[in-house]
Amino acid sequence: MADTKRRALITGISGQDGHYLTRFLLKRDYEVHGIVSCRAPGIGEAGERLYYADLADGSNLGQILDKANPDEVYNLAAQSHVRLSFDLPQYTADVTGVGVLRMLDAIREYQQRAGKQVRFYQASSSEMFGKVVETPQSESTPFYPRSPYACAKVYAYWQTVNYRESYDMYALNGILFNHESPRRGEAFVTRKISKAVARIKLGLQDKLSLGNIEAQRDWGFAGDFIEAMWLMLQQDVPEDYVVATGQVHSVRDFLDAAFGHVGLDWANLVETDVNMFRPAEVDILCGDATKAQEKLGWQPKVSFGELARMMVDHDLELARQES
Ligand code: NAP
Ligand code: G4F
Repeated sequence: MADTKRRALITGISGQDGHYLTRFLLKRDYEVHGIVSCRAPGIGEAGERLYYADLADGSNLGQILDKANPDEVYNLAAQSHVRLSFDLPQYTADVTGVGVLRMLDAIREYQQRAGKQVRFYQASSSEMFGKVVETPQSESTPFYPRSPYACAKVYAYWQTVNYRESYDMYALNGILFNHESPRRGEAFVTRKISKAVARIKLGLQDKLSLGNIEAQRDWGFAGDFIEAMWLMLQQDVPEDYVVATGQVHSVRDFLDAAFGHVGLDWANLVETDVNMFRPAEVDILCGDATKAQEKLGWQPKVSFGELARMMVDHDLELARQES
């Protein structure tokens, strides 16, 4: 009998979103293939459906597409840390920006070889709104990027639109606002806080050093947001969508929620590290996800408080193992 399973290829499968998206797609009976970078463990020995590639080097993307034979490609790979992008601007432009062009070109050629259409999702970011020109930000809000990372994402956004319009490709952008989880990288502020809360509570750490705690973000749960990625690719017509909760909180609010969950007052436990400040800051982001709600039927489920508690509980478990 012919194999009727839908096939997805995920770049950045080892990251936070790759983790949740893989599980989401497997539950829907997809055959999931993934690209991992050379920083992944077990170098050169990836499994049957895992491939080594780097978006800074497009040489083997075509071969990977031939092997994976995907119906859907989710491009999640990126140098995704905003602060780091100021230290590595050229690398970030290459991977997070031009890397997307490499993938789009590889898919365009693959489509001709394979005689089939691939649906392409680009992980665009609310950082593109940067120094915001209106609030809340929607699909029609102009971009004002404030970091090398955001500039690279703007480039990738427009290349995705350009390939859709020039070559009639099914390619779209999900403009996702910040989303977090117990799988969040430890260098991002929410996870940095939840990990420190757990370790301070168990006596493994004394202090937490942070940068600008007045910054405000529209924070949601990654497990909710990856569903929107999938829903976008199920539509007949490829369009770009904002995905956000519409609720804004400061880093200070996250400190209250996370330390409060374990009964600690953070006032004497948190210190300022000027090295964590960015040359240009994005002060506040707030998304308007009306289009995603109306056209995709998408809604966030996990609240800000639930998210903070979920992350602290997870890190308490890790800290207990550590101690
Ligand atoms: P993440 O945890 O940082 O994951 C990024 C992934 O990209 C990792 O698997 C990483 O693998 C891979 N990667 C990095 N450099 C690569 C390269 N040169 N070649 C191939 N793979 C490379 O990010 P995330 O939070 O899951 O986010 C997923 C995507 O959405 C990213 O593109 C991010 O910019 C974007 N985004 C995220 C958010 C958010 O709030 N999380 C919001 C908007 C947009 P290694 O670790 O092995 O290098
Ligand atoms: O957690 P952050 O590093 O996330 P940021 O910069 O908003 O970027 C994340 O979300 C974007 C979506 O808008 C993604 F595109 C991007 O890939 C990434 O996932 O910082 C959040 C805020 C910033 O204003 C930062 O200045 O927290 C502030 N902050 C304060 N102290 C800190 C720290 N950020 C980090 N990483 N570390 C600190 O010690």
